[in-house]
Amino acid sequence: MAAQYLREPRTSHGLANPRDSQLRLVLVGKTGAGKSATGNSILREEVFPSSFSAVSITKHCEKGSSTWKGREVVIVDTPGLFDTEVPDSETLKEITRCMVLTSPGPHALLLVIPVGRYTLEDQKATEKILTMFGERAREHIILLFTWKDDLKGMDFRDYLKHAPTAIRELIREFRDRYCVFNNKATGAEQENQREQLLALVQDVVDKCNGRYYTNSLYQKTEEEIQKQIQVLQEYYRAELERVKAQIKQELEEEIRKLKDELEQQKRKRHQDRECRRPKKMTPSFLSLSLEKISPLDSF
Ligand SMILES: Nc1nc2c(ncn2[C@@H]2O[C@H](COP(=O)(O)OP(=O)(O)OP(=O)(O)O)[C@@H](O)[C@H]2O)c(=O)[nH]1
Ligand SMILES: [Mg+2]
Repeated sequence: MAAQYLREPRTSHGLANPRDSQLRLVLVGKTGAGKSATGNSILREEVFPSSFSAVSITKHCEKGSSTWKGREVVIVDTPGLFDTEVPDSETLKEITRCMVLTSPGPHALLLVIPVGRYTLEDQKATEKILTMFGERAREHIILLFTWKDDLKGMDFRDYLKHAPTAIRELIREFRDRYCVFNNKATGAEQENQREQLLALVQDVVDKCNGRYYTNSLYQKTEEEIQKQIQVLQEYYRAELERVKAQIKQELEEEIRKLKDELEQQKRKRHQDRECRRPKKMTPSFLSLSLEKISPLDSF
């Protein structure tokens, strides 16, 4: 995957794209690593189903959002996409869905790893993720260790001294870009770890000069989304014109009917007035009347 970087796009009408202010994060990691639980901790609500299970709980990529310092934080939870037993065709389908949800590209990829449970399977899944996203995605990767509560108060740096070599190598490779979460935490503890992570995300964004991760697939997805938006905008514009014309026609018809009615009422009033008006005594009428009362008549 040839990775490239893009600045946030502007909309064609010149207004700032609402996605400009977003922070888009994707949770990746092996099944059961605690991706959904981490998503819920960041969102501070149970948005993604999360439970202890040998089989994958999350079946499809899902999106949730929250706000942080006036910015929209968009989180995409993924299934165990990169588990070694998941067929590549399935993975590809879900990656496409994930791309649509995080288009035009995520600012950070949170690689979720359970503390003290990093098996060979986890290691293989991690390698698959890194290969899949490509070399340049590395700048955007943050290691997110879950199950901090299992450390029973031990400092994470003390834990690292005796941690599996693979974990220590990861930390070195990602230059200490990590966060440790207790997904069972509530209140101030939950708030603090969320704050630490989002500050780290901001740090990653700053180091990348505000750029998000993208690649040719993301760009194609974004082009497709923009095309669809345009088609919808044109459809709604045409529909709006059609409804406006229909309303105008109906109103004109109504006005025409009212005018006719008023005209008829006016005509009727005029006729009524004419009928009620006393008849004028014309000379012929007078002579006729006089004739009727002529004295000769009495003879
Ligand atoms: N005690 C404790 N349990 C955790 C922690 N993080 C996750 N869990 C538990 O681990 C189990 C698996 O977590 P999920 O969030 O469902 O894991 P997932 O990576 O989303 O799993 P899939 O959706 O199957 O890929 C759940 O029972 C969580 O409650 C943590 O920090 N501490
Ligand atoms: Mg899940």
